[in-house]
Parts: sequence; structure tokens; C-alpha cells
Amino acid sequence: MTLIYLGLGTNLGDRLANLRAAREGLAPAVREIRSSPIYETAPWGYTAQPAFLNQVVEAHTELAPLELLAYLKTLETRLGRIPTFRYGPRLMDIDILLYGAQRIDLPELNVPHPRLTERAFMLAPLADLVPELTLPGAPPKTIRELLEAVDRRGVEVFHG
Ligand code: GSY
Repeated sequence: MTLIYLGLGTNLGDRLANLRAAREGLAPAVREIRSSPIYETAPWGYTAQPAFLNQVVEAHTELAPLELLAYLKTLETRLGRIPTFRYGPRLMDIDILLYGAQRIDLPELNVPHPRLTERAFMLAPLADLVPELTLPGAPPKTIRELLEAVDRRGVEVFHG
């Protein structure tokens, strides 16, 4: 059983409903333990698109990393995601931020998520769950410290 952290992001359609459907759709192979507050965040990368809702889920799984990746891609498709372009709008994106204390460097999958340390929209909800965690294979900075080091403008708790 491995403890994992997943980053959810959505900026199309009913964003709150998309997050709920994604969390509910994680079962049975991924079992949610708890989830962070929801944040409304300015789009990163390609800015001419609607704001995102982002949330991080802490969960357990017995899936191996690549099995987990395939499982989450299937869930994204089931939820209605249609491929657009890199950094483009999306109904649901589910990223593997952390997989236990493992560092994974494969062509298909890099964990910790390679852009985690740059992105306040991932770090802020992750810091709500595990502020003192440090990343495997990286300098010993906590998630809280990493969050303090990035630009947090445009990343706000969403109150609906
Ligand atoms: O990598 C996740 C998809 N994504 C997001 C996102 O989830 N939130 C924000 N704020 N910007 C994003 N750009 C991309 S791509």
C-alpha cells in the first residue's frame, strides 16, 4: 500500500462538479483519505483561458506507478476530457505529485511531478495537507518552504 498525493485541476464546464466526480471516480483502486481545500487559480503556461479550480487528494493505492498513471488517464477520459494542446484548457487533469517516498524517472512518468516546485497552484493545496513533507531526491526543503519561495499571486482559496 502506498501513500500518494494527486493534483486535480479543471477549468471547463462545472468545475466544482468535475472535482467531485474525479474524487468519487478514484475508487476502487485509489482510496481517498482526505483532500485539501479547493483553490481558484490563474492559468499557468497559456494564460488566455478560464481560471482553474485546483485541489490535492491524499490517497492509498496498491497500483504500481505506471498502472496508477494508466488508471488516472482512463478516469480523465471517462470524466469527459478531450485532448487539446499543451497547457490548454481541460475538463480534468489528474497529476501524480508524489508516490510514497519514491523518485521515478521514466519517459512516461516523473515523480515528484517535475514542475511541482514552481507551481503555487499545486504547492498551496499540498501544503495544507503536508506542510512539513520534503520531496524525495531533492534539497531538504519542506513543502511550506517551497510554497514561500514561489509567486502565489492568483492562487486563492475558493469559497464557491
Ligand atoms: O497541470 C495541470 C493543468 N494546468 C493548470 C492547473 O491545474 N492550474 C492552473 N492554474 N494552471 C494550469 N495550467 C495547466 S496546464
